Amino acid sequence: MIPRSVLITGAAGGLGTRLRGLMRGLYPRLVLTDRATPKDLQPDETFVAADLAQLDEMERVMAGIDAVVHLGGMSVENEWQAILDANIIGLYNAFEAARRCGVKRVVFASSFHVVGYYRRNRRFGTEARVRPDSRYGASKAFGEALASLYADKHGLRVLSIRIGNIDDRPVDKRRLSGWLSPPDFLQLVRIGLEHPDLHCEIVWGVSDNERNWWDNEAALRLGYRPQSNAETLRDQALAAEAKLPHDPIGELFQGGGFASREFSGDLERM
Ligand code: 15L
Repeated sequence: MIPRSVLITGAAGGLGTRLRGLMRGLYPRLVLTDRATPKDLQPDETFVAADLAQLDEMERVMAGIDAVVHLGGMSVENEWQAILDANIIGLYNAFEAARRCGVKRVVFASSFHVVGYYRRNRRFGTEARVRPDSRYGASKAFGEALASLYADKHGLRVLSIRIGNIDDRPVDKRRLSGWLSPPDFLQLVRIGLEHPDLHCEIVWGVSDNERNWWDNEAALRLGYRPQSNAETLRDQALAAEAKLPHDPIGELFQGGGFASREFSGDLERM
């Protein structure tokens, strides 16, 4: 069940750079891809340049690959064209190339911004309906739907991780709820790459935080045992929060600034 060859897309990005370090030596072959070569590429790392927007390039890079960790694409809100190219068309290319190349598993970096318009006093599981707070969040919901399609129709094994915020520490009050420490992230990625019974699951990418908004039953069932708790780093997070500009809309919703950006909705109805 342990994949021999693993591909990381988006390997030159912030998250990709972090994950490359964490996954070093874990699998017999680790291949990295992105449009641009990672600046800190090491001599013993294998990198193949490819553009997510080009299906043939994705097929070339996935030949001989057992499992993909898909981090590629836009990682924050942007104009529609950029989201469309990277997170809709690019995502489709990643799944379709995986199918054509006989890849067995995909770990998809989804985001909690698929539910960013829930209020901060709500606690729920992955079965709650999506309430994206941005075009970016909606594109991640599309990704989760595509993951489900490729699992059911083509037998791919897929884990979608709704990542909160991966950093060395929670950087503000919102992240005291949604923080995911790098070692806990690695645990979830490894579940996606190795769990023998995985078909298609959505889990919350969140550590064992006291202020957690989400019920991570699915992840726990798959063996996730988070080791970090944002509360142990609370003082610095709250000190940083005190310096942030007041965001009356963002502070109501789990998505924070993603929810307040361009907001012209009706708060009473929400
Ligand atoms: C995300 O989904 C982003 O990828 C990341 O860059 C952070 O902005 C994070 O959400 C967050 O909102 O904390």
